[in-house]
Amino acid sequence: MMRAQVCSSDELSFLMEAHDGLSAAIAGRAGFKGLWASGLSIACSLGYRDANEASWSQVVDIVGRIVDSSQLPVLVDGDGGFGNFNNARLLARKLRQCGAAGVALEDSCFPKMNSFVGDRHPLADIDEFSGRLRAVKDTVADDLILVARIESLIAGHELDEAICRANAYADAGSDAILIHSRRTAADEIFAFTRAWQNKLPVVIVPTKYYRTPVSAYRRAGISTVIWANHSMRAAIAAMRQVCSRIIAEENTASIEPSIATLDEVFELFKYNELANAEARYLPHHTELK
Ligand code: SPV
Ligand code: MG
Repeated sequence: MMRAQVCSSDELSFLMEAHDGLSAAIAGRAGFKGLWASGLSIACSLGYRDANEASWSQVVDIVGRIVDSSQLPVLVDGDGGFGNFNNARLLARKLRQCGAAGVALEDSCFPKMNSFVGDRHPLADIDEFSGRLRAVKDTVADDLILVARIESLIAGHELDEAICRANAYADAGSDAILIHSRRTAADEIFAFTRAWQNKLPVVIVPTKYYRTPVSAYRRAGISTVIWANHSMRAAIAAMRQVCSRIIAEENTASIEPSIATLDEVFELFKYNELANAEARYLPHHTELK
């Protein structure tokens, strides 16, 4: 299932960001067929910065909630794997256990910093990072899709550097390449896809170059587009608005029409299923003593 979503260049597919059980359920209801467990969004929902402040086990726990509440294939943002090859393979094993479909590992150094914060992030050594990828592949084999994420362009290097890393990461057993860019146009993404020629399927994250139409990605033979943080950012805007309105108005009447009803909350998490199960499994005549 996830293999078709991230590892096929035949048809463009989309992964929607989720950072908890609620955002995962909403994305599933909307019709997305796969999810991206975003490191930035998960950190944000925990009140942490996207700098490996959340521990790997906190991330694994949240991924478990995302998997359970959506039943969708989930590609997990594993950052750099939380250390060296040993931490990366442990993370991958635990992600497989909690039902994730894949993990993306980036060639950053621990602790990482979000790709859009600061300049010239240090990159991992190519051979060392390839070892991280090989260790993950040797541990989880084909049970977990392995996406190798290249931060060369983010770090200000040339296309050649990115292609050199893509070749090394393909040789290390990756199933797909995620090429990231911080430019507001997709030019360097297309330069990459032209040079790479889909030697492995390509995954992109058009957070900054959001004006590019998806038809251009189809033409370039890109496999997967990740909408990486949009539910989290929508939630921030909505929560900010509702908080300031309630502070100002000391009343919630005016906001009621613009927020979800409680019925929607109960429906989203199937409260009626629980009522039916109670009728089936609880004794019918419990007497108060
Ligand atoms: C994330 O969603 O955490 C990502 C994408 O890794 S980005 O924030 O663009 O680095
Ligand atoms: Mg991330």
